[in-house]
Amino acid sequence: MPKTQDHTHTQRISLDHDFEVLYEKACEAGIDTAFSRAKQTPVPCPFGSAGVCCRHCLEGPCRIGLNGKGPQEGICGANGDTIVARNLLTMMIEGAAGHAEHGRETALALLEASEGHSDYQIKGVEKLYQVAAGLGIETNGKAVEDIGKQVALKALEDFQKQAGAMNWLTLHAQQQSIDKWDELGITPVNIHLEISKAVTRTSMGCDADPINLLLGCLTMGLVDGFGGLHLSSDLQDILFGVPKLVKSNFRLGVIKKEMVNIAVHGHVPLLSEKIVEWSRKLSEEAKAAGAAGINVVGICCSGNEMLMRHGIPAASSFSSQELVIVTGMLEAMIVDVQCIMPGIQKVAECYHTEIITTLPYVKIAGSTHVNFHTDKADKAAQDIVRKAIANFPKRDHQKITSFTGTVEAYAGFSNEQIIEALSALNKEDPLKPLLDAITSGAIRGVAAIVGCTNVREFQDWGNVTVAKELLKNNVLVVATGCSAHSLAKHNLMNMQGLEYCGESLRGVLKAIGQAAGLESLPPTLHMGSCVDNSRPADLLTAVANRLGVEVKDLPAVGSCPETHSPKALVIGTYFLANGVDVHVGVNPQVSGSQFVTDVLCNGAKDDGLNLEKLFGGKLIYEKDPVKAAAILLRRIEEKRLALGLSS
Ligand code: XCC
Ligand code: SF4
Repeated sequence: MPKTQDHTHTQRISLDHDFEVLYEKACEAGIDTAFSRAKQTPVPCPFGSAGVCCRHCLEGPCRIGLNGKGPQEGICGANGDTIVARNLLTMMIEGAAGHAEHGRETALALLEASEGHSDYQIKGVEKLYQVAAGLGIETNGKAVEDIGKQVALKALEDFQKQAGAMNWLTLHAQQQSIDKWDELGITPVNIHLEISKAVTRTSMGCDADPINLLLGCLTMGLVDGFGGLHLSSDLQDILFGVPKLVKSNFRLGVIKKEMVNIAVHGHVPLLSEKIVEWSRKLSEEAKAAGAAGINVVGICCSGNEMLMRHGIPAASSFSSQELVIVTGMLEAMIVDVQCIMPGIQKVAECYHTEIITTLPYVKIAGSTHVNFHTDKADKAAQDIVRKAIANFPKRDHQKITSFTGTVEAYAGFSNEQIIEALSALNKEDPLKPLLDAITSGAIRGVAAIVGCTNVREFQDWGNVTVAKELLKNNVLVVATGCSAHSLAKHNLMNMQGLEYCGESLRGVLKAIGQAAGLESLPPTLHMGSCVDNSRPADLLTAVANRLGVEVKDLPAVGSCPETHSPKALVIGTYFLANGVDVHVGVNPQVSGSQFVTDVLCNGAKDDGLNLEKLFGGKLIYEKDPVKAAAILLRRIEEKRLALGLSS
């Protein structure tokens, strides 16, 4: 069993007490987790943290001296501004590539389903018609499969066309935004072209203009927003159906001692859908093995996807993924892609848990690999579920820690679901009750709390604190990704949390909820996984269109209080390109360049060129969640004032 150097100080790691219990247990057993590893490297490298370390060629690595001391240029002459901007773009590329790959896999899955050589069928027919119409595809008299194929081909065209703008950008963006992006020369043509161009421009001896590099970051934001988020959400809705209101549970009590427990972890829901399906079909086999049945729980965004469409309960967000294994009750953890800590394998080796990787390009040494492809998805899912069942009798009962507490949460707030709820108040014009609430000031603004949990942060604290501060001040809060886990675990997605809402917000939530047959809408609305950040974006676009303004004019903000992932940074950049203010609570690693910091964070009234002048919103870096919320509230009020909305 691995021993860590220092387990004497078990400081607090999470607002979720269950994980603190497991962390202590892991420390006592000498099992390393990300939390203990983070404590072993207490101070991150100051050069990397400031973004001034360059490894783009073999003459380096070079680093710029901090605070003006030491060398101010790399060997090639690249200065701190160029190096910082280039490193930021490198992170953007990484984030956008992950989401784009998610989109591409989903597009291929839709193509194969449409052509009939796959284990999947189109379930979201209405969404298919809607997307097809938006893309200008003739649907009259055509079979569903035929339309599905046309839509899939249009999506794949976004990875190969050589001129014009991406289809998915034209499908979802406001024309005024497109005009602005065209004028700045940042409109993406195709996803792979832009990623490849961006990799090229960051390489040694290419782009050395920090402004141009930052504009390249915005192009990556658009690639991510349209080619990653929107394309993935749309096609997943077409394949698996549009999410509808569901009630489920969060926290570690969702892991059941008497059941075969399977965790789905990662992002692309293709395989998880089948795991859920086969877990239900094979429950008799689990009973034959002595279990009461099969229990699927979610981790990270796979968890969000399965929650949104099937009400699967959620066990953990990103930062505590290893600790789920420490319950001693997990028979298998199935992973696909992104945010999967390699550390899970070592932890699993201390228990009976089997880690199962499923994609040929995401493997972990020591783990089981079951190759997944859409035409053999049923077979793969059955194999995996049976492996989990076979592990059930191997549990070491001495090592089990079970929890009883769960927290109820509502989820499934697609825009379609939100519109449906609103239409109970106004059938002819469903958006009107929401618009009225915003214009009257009953709702001051809209905030999307998105992104991750981060091992170096006190888990859930930032996400929950920003949310509570905004709710108190009558801001409508929607959430996605791992931050949605944080909010759900702390009662912000059930009726108990209504007490945190300001009076006028609570009134609106109750009015909408009751018309739709609930006691109220929950205080915060779970809109899905990280790629589902397309949903809040679409909601804002719909509201802006109805008010006859641009998204940038709306009293709307984004916040990533505890992010860890370049994916969250590039999602934020997509919102920035739309003029929405974005808060990050974790160092974005640009402080090594005053110039880059100014461009990103300065206001429209400041000297020089900056994001707010160009697009209407800026990056806000603030570690303290209470202060961050205060800044966001101020920004919301400024935008209300500019729009002439009631104060
Ligand atoms: Fe990953 Fe999406 Fe972040 Fe969670 S929220 S840690 S990116 S799983 Ni997207
Ligand atoms: Fe150094 Fe320039 Fe090479 Fe970067 S690209 S490592 S700054 S020589």
